[in-house]
Amino acid sequence: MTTTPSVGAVDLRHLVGGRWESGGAEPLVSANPARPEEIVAAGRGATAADVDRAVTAARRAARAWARTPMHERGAILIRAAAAALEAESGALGLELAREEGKTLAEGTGEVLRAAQILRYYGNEGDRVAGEVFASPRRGERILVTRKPLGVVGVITPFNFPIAIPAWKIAPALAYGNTVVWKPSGAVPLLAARLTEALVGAGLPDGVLNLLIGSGELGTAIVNHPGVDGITFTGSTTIGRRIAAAGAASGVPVQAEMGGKNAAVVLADADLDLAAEQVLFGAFRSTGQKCTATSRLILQDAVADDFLDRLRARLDDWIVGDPTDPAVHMGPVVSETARRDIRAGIDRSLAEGATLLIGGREVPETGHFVPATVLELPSDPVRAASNSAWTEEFFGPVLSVRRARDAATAFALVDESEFGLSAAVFTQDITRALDAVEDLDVGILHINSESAGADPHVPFGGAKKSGYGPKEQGAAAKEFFTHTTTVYLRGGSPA
Ligand code: UN1
Repeated sequence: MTTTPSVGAVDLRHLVGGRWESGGAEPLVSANPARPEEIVAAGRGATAADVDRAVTAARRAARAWARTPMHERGAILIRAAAAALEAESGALGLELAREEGKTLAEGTGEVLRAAQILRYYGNEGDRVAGEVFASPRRGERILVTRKPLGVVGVITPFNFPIAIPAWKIAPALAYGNTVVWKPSGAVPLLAARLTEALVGAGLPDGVLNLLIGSGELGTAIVNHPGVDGITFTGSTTIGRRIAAAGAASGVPVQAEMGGKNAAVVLADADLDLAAEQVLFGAFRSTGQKCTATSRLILQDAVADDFLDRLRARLDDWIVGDPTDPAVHMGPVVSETARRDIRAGIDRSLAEGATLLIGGREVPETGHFVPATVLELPSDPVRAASNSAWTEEFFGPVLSVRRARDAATAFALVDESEFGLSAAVFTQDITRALDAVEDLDVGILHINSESAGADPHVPFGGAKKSGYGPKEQGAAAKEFFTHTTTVYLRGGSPA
């Protein structure tokens, strides 16, 4: 094992109206989930009064920012991508792995992904920004232009400490909004790093405000009358609460919530490819992705063969310190998460599941959970209500069911209130086309894992996985702008 370099804890600060400030609320400590005694960053949280000051600063900056040419706004995003994130991807990736617990390779990859997102939205000024319609009246044109919402509240989770903030903040800023951002208190250091990158690239004071702290800050942002839109990624419970608050106050909400994503392996699939991809989908990032594979549906004819191949791969799956390049899977983010996931596994077993893979040794210190595969009871009623089938554990846990044929397997995929993503492994184009028709999901992978997202295409779920417009690509502008329809005529008779 390589040892983590002993870096001193970074002093956490908040950014309000262009000034970095120490917080006045409770102590805030970000620890390494692989070595909880190692403090990555520390400081004090921001207060609800800081939210008010941040919203005021964002309001004050809003008009000038909205009037800044889109290309100038974009140039700042591109500079931040190049000068900070790409140039420092290794160092930032290491900080990310130490703070969140994903592997160094995943951490560095995530920093580069954030840079790619900043570059994508940095170039948004080059793309179509509005429409011109013919008018039924002489001498008139009808234009549809897009305008920013104003001040956007951004609330982000721990699991992608820099990529998810980038894919909310980059379009928010590119389309001319100003931002008040509350990241997860578990990953404040990477939030500070993204903010520093943007400020260092020339973002004017007040355009991006960063407040780190407890969930109360999020509530204060959601309830603040000066906020014009809220974008959130996180738990279904909180997402629904925010959506309800937004509906009550007439503020648009974009909420990206839970997933209970299924992978289907049909009898004609390439089983080695499928085993590799299911492994990645279920256990990369320690299963802490809303797009992770947490349900596996195997066609009877190949179920045992597939499970043997998955078991063989998991035999070589190394769990440990994520900064060690040999390690495949790090810890989960916190002791609470570890306890909750282990309790979920126990509940599923008590409800009749069988432990197929798991219970292997993991490091004793640190918040580790072994990669776990549970087979659910063959009785469909008991299987359908098993916790591992219905609840998002947000950890490295895969629940398995068997199906007679493709149609039965696809029906099982849809047996969920969520519909974020799904993966189908088959070489039969007819079955692949059936999956496109039948599966009620926002993202469908044919012969690749359920996780992953590209910046230029829509991201988001069907059913109860998402609320409001989708994220990324051209879809993002549906949330971050509103349209003004302009009836344009000359001032003298035609
Ligand atoms: C991915 O699958 O690479 O919270 C991204 C999440 C999602 C992002 C998934 N919003 O896990």
